Amino acid sequence: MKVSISAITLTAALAIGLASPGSAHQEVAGNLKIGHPWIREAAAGAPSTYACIIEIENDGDEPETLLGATVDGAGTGVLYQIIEKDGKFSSTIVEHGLVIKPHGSIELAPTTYQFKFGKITKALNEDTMVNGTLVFEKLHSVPIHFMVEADDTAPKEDAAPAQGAMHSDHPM
Ligand SMILES: [Cu+2]
Repeated sequence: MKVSISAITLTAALAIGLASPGSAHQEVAGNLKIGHPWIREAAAGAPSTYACIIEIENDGDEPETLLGATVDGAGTGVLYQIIEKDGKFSSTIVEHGLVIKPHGSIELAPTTYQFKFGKITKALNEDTMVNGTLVFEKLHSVPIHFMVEADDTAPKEDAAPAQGAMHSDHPM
């Protein structure tokens, strides 16, 4: 585990008695090192959940692009960027994926990037590992394992811009 694990994530994890950082796992795909992919716990039938990754390091000489993810029981995750403006949070789809430069790295933290999943068909239970994939431009679909965590650090998002007439009575 690299030191680049965010202090916030670590503190939150410890505060709610989660697995210690010692249990963080790493997966390798091609030139990529994928550090601790995880997904938020969710009951079967829950409307949504999200997944994040502590870090993906690219040890290769070519850029790679992270495009998507799948998780057993949660289906296909869409990559979103979380945006903060004037203390309000919203999110927008990352249309063309997230580039990982040669010898560079990216982090997907709940406050920056999330894979968002829709309806949960099979319970995601805390402290278990679930099968999934990450989808890259060059490596295509890579099978990995996500750890299920009881994360609560994702910012609360506002569904609509706070301008003029607000009629956003529908959830996100
Ligand atoms: Cu892990």
